[in-house]
Amino acid sequence: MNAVAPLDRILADVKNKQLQQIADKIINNIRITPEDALVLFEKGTLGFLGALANHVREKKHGDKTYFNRNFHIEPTNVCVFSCKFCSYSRLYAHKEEGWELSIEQMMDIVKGYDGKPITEVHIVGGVHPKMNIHFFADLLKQIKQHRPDLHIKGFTAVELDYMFRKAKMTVEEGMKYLHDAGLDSLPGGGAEIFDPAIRAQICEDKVDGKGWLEIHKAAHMLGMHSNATMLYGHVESYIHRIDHMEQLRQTQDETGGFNTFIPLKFRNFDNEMSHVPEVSVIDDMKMYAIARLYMDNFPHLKAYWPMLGRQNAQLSLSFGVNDIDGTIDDSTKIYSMAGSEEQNPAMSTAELVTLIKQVKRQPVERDTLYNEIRDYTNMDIKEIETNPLLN
Ligand code: V47
Ligand code: SF4
Repeated sequence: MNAVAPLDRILADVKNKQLQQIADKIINNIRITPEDALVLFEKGTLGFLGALANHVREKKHGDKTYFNRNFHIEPTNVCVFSCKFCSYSRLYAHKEEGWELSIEQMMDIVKGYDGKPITEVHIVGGVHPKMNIHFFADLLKQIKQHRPDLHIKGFTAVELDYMFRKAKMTVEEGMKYLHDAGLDSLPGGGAEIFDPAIRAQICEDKVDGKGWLEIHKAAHMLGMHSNATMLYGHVESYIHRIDHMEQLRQTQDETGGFNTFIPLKFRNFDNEMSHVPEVSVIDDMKMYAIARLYMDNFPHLKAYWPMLGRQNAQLSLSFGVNDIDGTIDDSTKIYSMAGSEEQNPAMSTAELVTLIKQVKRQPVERDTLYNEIRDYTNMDIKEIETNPLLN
């Protein structure tokens, strides 16, 4: 069920010629331009954007809302980089305040899920100078040996760039090495905003936009899939957001390897950008809607609920979003430390299904590659809660 007014009613009321023309393009499956996107950001009302984005969402996915059952491993929060928006990392110089897990400790986390119907492990953390590519290849091999069917989605392009450079491997060599060790796909982190002037202000010392894209392209060339994020709502302008989306859209035209676009709202708690105010939920919903309209070659648009909060994640399902990540089940500290409402984000399958059903959408469990595992639409919540295979 859609929370915004029907498209035809909204369109009948649009007086602005530019907005009418953009709506016509979208309805007729014509790709919108960067200039169109700027008009949408500057002149599109929430109702207008929501109605159009929902039209596209329902054309692609109907009411289906995907989630998966995964857990996170964060090998370390020690990081050689110093992104100003990051509330999570402890600089290497202050590593006594951080944590670093051994392979044995990480395998204990994996083993803790033995017998549980989890399909994915998401591995992402800080960039620790002593955790090199061979350390991680060993981890990947041990996970695969223990649980061959578990999909390993791991390492942002920032972590990979550092690992490859340190090992003196080309991007292609490094990616193949990790893929052979068991890495199945890449998460979308580290993208932030590609524009060099913005990167210089918020994350000057890590891989640049070109390097980020090169790493994802190399993964796609090996047949691996990946996600892409965009950190929005800080010091960037609408033009920077559009440029970021445009670069991703062009890359996707070339490789087709991206699954999901994930706009990430900047949270300002306890970081070096705490003076930058957070944008409103209205801006968040507009961002999702424009992402859905612009990223026409990305099959999926994800709202990451631990960061957005559960109720806003529900709302986003009327603004183009068709995926709300997963049960997660771990302390996803990168957000809880940045001020998200969720201090220890975890939702049971029953809770996720309830959240989606409350807004009259269709909860569908997926694996990382969006193969459908189970449709929960006609399942009773009690049945889900009491079935050990579903929890
Ligand atoms: O790149 C860091 C972001 C990202 C803050 O691919 C912040 O399925 C907001 O990419 N406010 C890492 N955001 C997390 C990530 C991710 C998460 C969930 C799913 C997937 C996926 C990927 O977190 C970083 C950065 O953009 N981040 N600090 C902050 N203060
Ligand atoms: Fe390190 Fe990632 Fe934090 Fe940047 S965002 S400081 S790369 S953990």
